[in-house]
Amino acid sequence: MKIIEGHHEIDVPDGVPVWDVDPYDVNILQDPSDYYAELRSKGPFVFIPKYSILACGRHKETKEVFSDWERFVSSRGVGLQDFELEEPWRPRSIILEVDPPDHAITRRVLARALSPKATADLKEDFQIEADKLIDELLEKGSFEAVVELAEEFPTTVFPKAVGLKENNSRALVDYGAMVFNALGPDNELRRNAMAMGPTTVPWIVEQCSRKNLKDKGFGATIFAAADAGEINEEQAEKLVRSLLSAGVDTTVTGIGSALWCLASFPEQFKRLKEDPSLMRPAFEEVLRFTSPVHSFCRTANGDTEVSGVKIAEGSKILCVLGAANADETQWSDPNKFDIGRRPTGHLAMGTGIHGCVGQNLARAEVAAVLTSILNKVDKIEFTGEAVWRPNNAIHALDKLPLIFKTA
Ligand code: OVM
Repeated sequence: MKIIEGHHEIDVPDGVPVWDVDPYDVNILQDPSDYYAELRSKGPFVFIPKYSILACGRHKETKEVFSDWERFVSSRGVGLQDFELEEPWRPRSIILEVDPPDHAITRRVLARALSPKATADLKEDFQIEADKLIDELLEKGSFEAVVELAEEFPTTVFPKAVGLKENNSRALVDYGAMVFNALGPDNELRRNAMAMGPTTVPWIVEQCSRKNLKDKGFGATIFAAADAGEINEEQAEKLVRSLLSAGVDTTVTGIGSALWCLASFPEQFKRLKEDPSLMRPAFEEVLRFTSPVHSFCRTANGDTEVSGVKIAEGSKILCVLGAANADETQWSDPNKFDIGRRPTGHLAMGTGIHGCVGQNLARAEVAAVLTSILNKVDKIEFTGEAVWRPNNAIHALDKLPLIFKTA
């Protein structure tokens, strides 16, 4: 049997169209909407020969594959590589890259650390930080919103919330880029990200140990679970690593994309200012409309069938969340950004047992930034062209030149 990108080569299942596309092509990663539409139009699944994978982008199948952890496991990796065949680049995540029953134990600990109560306690602090930052940017005039706001805010409040004694924003952002690019093929994006390993990984690993964490914060809650015998010390360190892996790039992207949406659709910003109670649905719409995590894989752990398509054991399935979130059978006028639509059922934060465990925190961060903007800013305008940054799993902005104006 041939191995391709770390997984078994598979046969084209009966009735599945072959599509000679590279989902990791830089042009697609930067501007994916045509690819999303074509993927959905071809059927429930396509076969992509370049990587010998199946891909799905209709809401129905993407949701089914993503949530059925018994048939479509995460323990064989959520990128192209099959961990049953090849060792991953880092010791595997004990929450993301694991199945029940092991998953339940670590999930319970992280869910506790990131509970609605734990994140609500941070609200005041987040608001103070957001107000300070937005005041500075108003004063400044034109600014580059990726670095000066979307990265600045999470890399200020998140390490504090975890309880890191030392902060290194660069390492946090770079490690996120490594973790997410690692899910793709051995392309230039992945290789460039991996080249940051020597300057990034040792610092990250070091911050995960008990001695480098304060006695308050998400880290402390995780180590308390170790003290209680729920997990061991090494597992606690790994769960802190999960926070640092998944907590930065994602929220940076969420904030950046929210700003991009509000700058791109001024009438929607106006509507939000007039009715701040729309803030939460507005952010859900940002998630649906921009899909910060554009795709994750699952692996068929046995021969199975979805929507009449026979799927063989070992098949890697690229679940294109961004495509599912624009499925016209699920939402009317999906390519319209509409903060009033209340897009329940979007897959931007996944679904099922692996659904984003940090989502309360992510929403709290965005709420602080948006609240501040709604209170202080009357107009958000571009001062240059927005540029998207290709990444094998994340759809994020690279450059976002903006100006905040008051009336
Ligand atoms: C982890 C993790 C969790 C969610 C996403 C992610 C690929 C990593 O546990 O390390 O990014």
